[in-house]
Amino acid sequence: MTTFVRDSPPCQDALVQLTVLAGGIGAARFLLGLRPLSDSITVIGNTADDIWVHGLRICPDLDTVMYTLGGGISAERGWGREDETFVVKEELAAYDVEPTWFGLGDRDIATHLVRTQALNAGFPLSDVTSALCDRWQPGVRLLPMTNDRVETHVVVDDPERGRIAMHFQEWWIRYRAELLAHEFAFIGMGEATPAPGVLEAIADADIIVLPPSNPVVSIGTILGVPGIADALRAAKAPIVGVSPIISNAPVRGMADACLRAIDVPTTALGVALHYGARASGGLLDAWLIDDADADALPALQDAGIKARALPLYMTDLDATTTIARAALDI
Ligand code: FO1
Repeated sequence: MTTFVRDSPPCQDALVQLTVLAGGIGAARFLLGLRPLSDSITVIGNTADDIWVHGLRICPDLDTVMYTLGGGISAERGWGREDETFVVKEELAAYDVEPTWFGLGDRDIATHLVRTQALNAGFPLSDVTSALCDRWQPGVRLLPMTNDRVETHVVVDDPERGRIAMHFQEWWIRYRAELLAHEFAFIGMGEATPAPGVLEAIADADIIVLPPSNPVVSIGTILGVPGIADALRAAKAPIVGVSPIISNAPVRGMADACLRAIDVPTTALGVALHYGARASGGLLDAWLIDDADADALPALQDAGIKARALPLYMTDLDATTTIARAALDI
């Protein structure tokens, strides 16, 4: 394998093709640490969070990866744009136009307008995403998991309305995932097909990475697209995951509320066993856990999953790059 010596860290292995299944904020942050380690990274982004808002098609997880790697992300929020204002959102609220709970940023609207116009003109989401990335230059190839409409809806008991299904974003943003989720419904999943390039990126990868994203509504939804899980199982590349759970709690977000709904323990071990060991028909060859969860190492080994404990908090770029390097090395 030829390694070009470049001004960036000499550890860069130019020809290692990485394929990463990514959700939103955690995956985007992880990718910042992974990007220096290979100049051939394909990101398969979750699109089941996507939502129509005020006639605009919003793709939160694709945009979070694009903005984070493109340098436009709000560091404080982890989603949406830096230097953002919400004047249009306030004006819409003044007209009592719902949803008032959705944080629609003025700069962000430009992205949604470009995307919505292109989709309405008949361009597939994969082409639109590629065009948006021409501006942002994320330094990775960003593919939607599918060009078809798939939406995560959550079945909850609403105080006034009784048992209903609501869009994931309403549950996540308006209710902060505090309404008990009985189950998830992935609308359109059965009819979805992988977007162009997705199956090839899995087949051609030298290493496949599951970053610390929500196992249910981010990674789980990518795995739910017919054909993708089978392609992963058949891939020549080893599949390594990074636990999104440290000391029995999600590092960020509300993955515990999602895991509870599918009866998976909110532990580093529980999530690994949920993905399953490659040797027994699952997905994982290897799994990184935090030092705090090192007591899970024997059980992981017994399950046939190679595991290593190390600090997993992505406190800064160096820490994240160390974790990313450990993922490639294991
Ligand atoms: N998350 C919030 O907690 N509140 C919001 O108002 C909000 C708005 C929003 C707008 C665009 C976008 O791309 C993401 C947005 N997010 C918001 C984050 C989003 O709900 C989640 O990041 C993903 O859907 C889950 O990973």
